[in-house]
Amino acid sequence: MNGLVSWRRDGDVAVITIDNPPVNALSHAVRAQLLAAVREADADAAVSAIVFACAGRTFVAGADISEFGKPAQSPILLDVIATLEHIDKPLVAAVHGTVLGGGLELTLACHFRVADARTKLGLPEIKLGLIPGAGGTQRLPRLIGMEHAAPMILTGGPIAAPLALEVGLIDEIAESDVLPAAITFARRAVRDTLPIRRVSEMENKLAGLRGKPDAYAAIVAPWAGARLDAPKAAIELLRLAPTLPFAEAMREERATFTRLMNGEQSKAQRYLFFAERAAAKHPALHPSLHPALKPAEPRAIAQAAVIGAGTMGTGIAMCFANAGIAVVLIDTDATAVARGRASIDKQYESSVARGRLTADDKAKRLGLISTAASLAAAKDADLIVEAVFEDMDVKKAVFRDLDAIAKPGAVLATNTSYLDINDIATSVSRPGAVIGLHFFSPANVMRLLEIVNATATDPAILAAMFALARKLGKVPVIVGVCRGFVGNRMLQVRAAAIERLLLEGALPAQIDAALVDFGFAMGPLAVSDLAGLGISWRMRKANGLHAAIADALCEAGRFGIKAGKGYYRYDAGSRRGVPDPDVAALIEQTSKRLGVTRRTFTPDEIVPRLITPMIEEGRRILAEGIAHQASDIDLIWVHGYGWPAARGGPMYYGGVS
Ligand code: T1G
Repeated sequence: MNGLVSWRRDGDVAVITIDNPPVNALSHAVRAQLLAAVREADADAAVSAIVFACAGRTFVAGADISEFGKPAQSPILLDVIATLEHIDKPLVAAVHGTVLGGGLELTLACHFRVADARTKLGLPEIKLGLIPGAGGTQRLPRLIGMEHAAPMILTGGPIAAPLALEVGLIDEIAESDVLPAAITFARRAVRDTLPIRRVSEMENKLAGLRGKPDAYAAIVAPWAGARLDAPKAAIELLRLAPTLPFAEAMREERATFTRLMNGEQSKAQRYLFFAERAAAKHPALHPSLHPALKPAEPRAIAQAAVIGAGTMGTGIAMCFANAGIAVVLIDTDATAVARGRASIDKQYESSVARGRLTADDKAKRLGLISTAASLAAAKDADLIVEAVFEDMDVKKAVFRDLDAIAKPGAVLATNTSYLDINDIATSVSRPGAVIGLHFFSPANVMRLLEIVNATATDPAILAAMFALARKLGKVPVIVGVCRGFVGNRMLQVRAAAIERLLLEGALPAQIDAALVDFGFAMGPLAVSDLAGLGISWRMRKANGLHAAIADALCEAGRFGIKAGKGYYRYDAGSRRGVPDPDVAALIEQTSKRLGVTRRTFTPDEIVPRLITPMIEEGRRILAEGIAHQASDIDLIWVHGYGWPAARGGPMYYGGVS
């Protein structure tokens, strides 16, 4: 079959195997060879049933994203699936790994599905700015019901095999190897003449929605406010499942998929998908190796230690526990340790209450977190992350002490958000062990991890931290040492541009509204109030820097939500900011004091005033080698600062590649 698809007969069962490393993506060649194999097996009179399997680490993980945006090549996946559905012999999918997108849709063309116990199944197209384009919007609700199908399609999140079995997405979980189990299942289907169940013909799970638009609306209500094209389209397509004949709804799905694939939002989100993988190809990770040669397996981190039980330290400790890594949270202030432990417990309890975590998982994760009031507790750690007060002298003292305590080979990481890590490294006898791991608050939520590659950092430690970041579920980006590295350096540029705009006539609510309309979830000034204005104020004062309006707000005690006022006013108990005439007056007085003539601004003027300086700073960051490639900068802003993924990132938006 030309190598990517093969088939053999196991008695009267044909086994068709796809072997297209690394994830068995359904490229044009795979589709063509798969269709040929299916036709041959179906035509073979000695074949009574057909099993579909994949070689390697996973069943098909989707259509080949690298083909998107190019002319479709026949057979398209819809043609392959249509051919499968019309076969009269039992078709059984033997699945393992991550069965995603077109891979899951391929299994929905089969009559039965048998899964390995660790399999995850999902339709993540929404994360690419798409919708399932090979029947998923019409078959999945028919097989498992709208109440399970809609969340899978609208969140893009996978479900594990046990839940898949419970909702009817799969028919059996293999007790050991999935392929023999699937072959046995196929033989039983033949022997017992199990009815051929074509998913497209299943109507009973949608019956309850027919003629009841309110019932459907209630299911998709959590996503009704979606602003992006893909979720809005998915809601409209799912609505068709109980209301239109299958074939007619499929025509709508195909047209919608094509429209989205050719749209700007999906192009941006597909760019980010490949950007995340390109970040792993940083030259510092493969210093002398030919790119085709994989470096030695990075060392594993079995025990971590976090120094500093503040907001960042507790969040970082949770990252390790969430990944199954034992961690000791250390703070010489015993009350800080107790407060940190209580905060962690409260956050896990909140996740349990929201159904995002089982009580058992919470117990397991808490069991991985120990606490201590002495640095000596870090002596056995493979990795120590310092997250103490953002002051160079304080950090250097901690590193000096750690240098005397940490075991040989331990990684000494700092979570500093802008300080010079090369300077910190001068305080230890092992500068090669020093690296920056810049987490973003809340550390257990935000996916970005800036890995700061200091001058002396050992390349093996850099590779180990990059691999660890992936294990923590982070998006790692390697950056160089400069003030603020990449993200915060560009954030400072935007903050200066905001100050200038406020002085020249814009007001906080106008600036925030312009960026929310651009796609940010929150405006930058509302974010400042949430984070608190005091930290930046103290940093500016410590470094002799000034921001006239932000300084004036702090001098007036307007430190943000916790103070009940910042750029906005906050009613008691409310986290929703209200424009405050006192702030407008303070801004106008500051403009007058500085001799700046004020004028009104339109939203169309505000966005470029804030984003253009960021893009220019990004160009300088690239020219200095602080970031390796423009897409790295975009990953930082999307995963660390909430830049709307549907706009690709500041450098993508500015046409910088
Ligand atoms: N197409 C092309 N290449 C892909 C790919 C895909 N679907 N998935 C992964 N790769 C490449 C990736 O670029 C990398 O390449 C290598 O495989 C390893 O990936 C019709 C329209 C499966 C969970 O969205 O989520 O089907 O950098 O580093 O961490 O309705 O890859 O080595 O050269 O990510 O083990 C839907 C996307 C597509 C799944 C594995 N499917 N992939 O994670 O490895 S749209 C997806 C993933 C679709 C249908 C619609 C992950 C993974 P390189 P990796 P990993």
